[in-house]
Amino acid sequence: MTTVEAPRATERRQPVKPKPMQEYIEVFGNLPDEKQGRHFRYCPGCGLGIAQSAIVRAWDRIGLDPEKVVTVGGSGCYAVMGSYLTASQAHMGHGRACAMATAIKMSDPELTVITLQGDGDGMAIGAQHFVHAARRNIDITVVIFNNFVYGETGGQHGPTTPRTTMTQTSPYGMVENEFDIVNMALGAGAGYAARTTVFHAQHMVRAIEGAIRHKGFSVVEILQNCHELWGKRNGMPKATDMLAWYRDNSVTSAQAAKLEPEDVLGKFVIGTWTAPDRPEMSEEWQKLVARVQAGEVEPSKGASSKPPALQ
Ligand SMILES: Cc1ncc(C[n+]2csc(CCOP(=O)(O)OP(=O)(O)O)c2C)c(N)n1
Ligand code: SF4
Ligand SMILES: [Mg+2]
Repeated sequence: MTTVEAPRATERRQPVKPKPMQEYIEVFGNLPDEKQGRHFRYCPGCGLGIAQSAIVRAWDRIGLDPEKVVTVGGSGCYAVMGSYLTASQAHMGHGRACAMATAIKMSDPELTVITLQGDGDGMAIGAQHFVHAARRNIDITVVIFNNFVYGETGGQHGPTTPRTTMTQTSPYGMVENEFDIVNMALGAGAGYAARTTVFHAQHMVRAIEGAIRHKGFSVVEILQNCHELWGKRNGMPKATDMLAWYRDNSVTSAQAAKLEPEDVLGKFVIGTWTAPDRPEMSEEWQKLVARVQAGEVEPSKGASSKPPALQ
């Protein structure tokens, strides 16, 4: 994987002090009732469970009121996650989470709006919604669970499948190059982008916390083990195999900056990258509405005597 220059580091160094899980569950958990025969839909050991835990820990650190949080998801293994949380959730068509999240934020800017998306959902069918939400700098947080495949439909390759690796639809090895989600987000206009893995649990909590606190479009790519469909085809049949693989093949952005480019190839560069602040869309819209309602601005009549002052 490649990395980008970080204009300024936002990673915080202090350790996360976790509380007992029961305390998080009481506030944020809407878990399946096993007495009624309901179970988690994730496979045993799936990284989605670890990622879900990091999300609620980040919410707790910020002190979010679940009544003021909306999650928006699409189709995929991760899609049930919103129903396991006490926050409101919108379950959209495949790939449409950023579009719906934009609409929710525009209609009520007070809400914390977080998309929960897969790599297929966010980077393939939903890629255009993703880049335009980044361009608009709408104040939503996009969480991408990157397991390198279309999990729910059986493990087909997608836009983040690492080149040369095996999937159901690349049995000789993937020949395409993969997207770099962080670079894509920053290139499209995001002000905050982070990459982390389910092995790096504390880093993951901080990355999500930073993204939610960031005013504007923010993205967290979580490398999440799908040992069942991707790991098994690539020599890592157990969840722990994949966790060890993330551990052994990740470098921080600070470490990567000191390495030769060829030594970074094939490594997961984890960290946080930010870009200079740009106007945020829901706020700009509210300001414009207020000015129009106050009679301070007139609509264009089709001809103007002076060129625009671009900002
Ligand atoms: C419009 C549409 N096209 C295709 C599908 C079939 N479909 C369901 S889940 C999925 C892929 C999910 O992959 P990803 O987003 O990576 O999530 P994962 O299952 O890996 O967590 C697809 C293609 C669908 N539900 N809707
Ligand atoms: S198929 Fe993969 S991503 Fe889906 S629940 Fe199972 S381990 Fe997780
Ligand atoms: Mg996936």
